[in-house]
Amino acid sequence: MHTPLPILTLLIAGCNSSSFSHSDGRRCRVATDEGSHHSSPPPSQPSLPPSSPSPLPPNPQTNLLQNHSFESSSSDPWYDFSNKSTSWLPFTISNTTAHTGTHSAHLHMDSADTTNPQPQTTAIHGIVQTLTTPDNTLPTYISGHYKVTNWNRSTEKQYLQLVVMAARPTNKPANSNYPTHQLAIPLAGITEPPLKIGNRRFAFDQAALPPKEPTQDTWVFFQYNLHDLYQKHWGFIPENSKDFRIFFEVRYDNRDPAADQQTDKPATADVYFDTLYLGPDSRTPTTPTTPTTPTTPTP
Ligand SMILES: [Ca+2]
Repeated sequence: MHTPLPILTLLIAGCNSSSFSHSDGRRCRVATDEGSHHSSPPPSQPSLPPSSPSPLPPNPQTNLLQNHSFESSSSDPWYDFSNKSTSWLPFTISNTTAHTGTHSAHLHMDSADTTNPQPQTTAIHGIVQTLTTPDNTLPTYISGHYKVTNWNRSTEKQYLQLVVMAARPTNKPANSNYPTHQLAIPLAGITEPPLKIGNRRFAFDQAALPPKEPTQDTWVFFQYNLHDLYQKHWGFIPENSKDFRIFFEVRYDNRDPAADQQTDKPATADVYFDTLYLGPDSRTPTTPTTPTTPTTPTP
């Protein structure tokens, strides 16, 4: 059916595609970046003595996401749709769990919560950011880290995903009447599209399906080449978009509350997102800078 894609999840082990990085942190030449780089010096430039390649640390200036480590004094400019949709729940900023710094975005799912009752059929816990890009073209890479705790599956369609939505690209296919084009990238919990939305395509890589159950209690790195995925699943790379909207979610769809109550299995999850990136650079996983659990000094 589908040709395997170089979707990258979890740790990067090598550089066997055009898209990613060596395990020692050196970046590969990225084919899709070549439009913004000149690989040959001008003819008049004197030749330079050979030198060892220097590591290329991720350049924070290229990150198009603001407050990408959730260290600002407020959650801005992240938002959710909890005040517009009964399916959406608000998020919080954690100051006890972080991948970098001391804060992360915290999505708390508990279908059995009686204090703050949650929708029983469809519940979406997410963070959203709307942004424009310098040339209004889709950035090449999206990456970040997530951590899952307290995961209890209640229903088949319970999962983590990220969504990239391009608004009003001028180069959309002639046969598309949609003003927005969404690409949903499943991170964990499902291995096939959970629902059908006309302007949403699910980027499943049959050769590297996301884990059916998420890895728990550790930070998991993810990175995707959005140009490759839009090209494969929509047939174009959005240009001249009015803006882009980025979602990171944990959710369930089409849950049967009656069946769930019978099995006494509420849907629960605490999902943290941190160290998020959207931009031209391929990145590598980094070690958490803060301990998961604060240590208590011994007297
Ligand atoms: Ca952080």
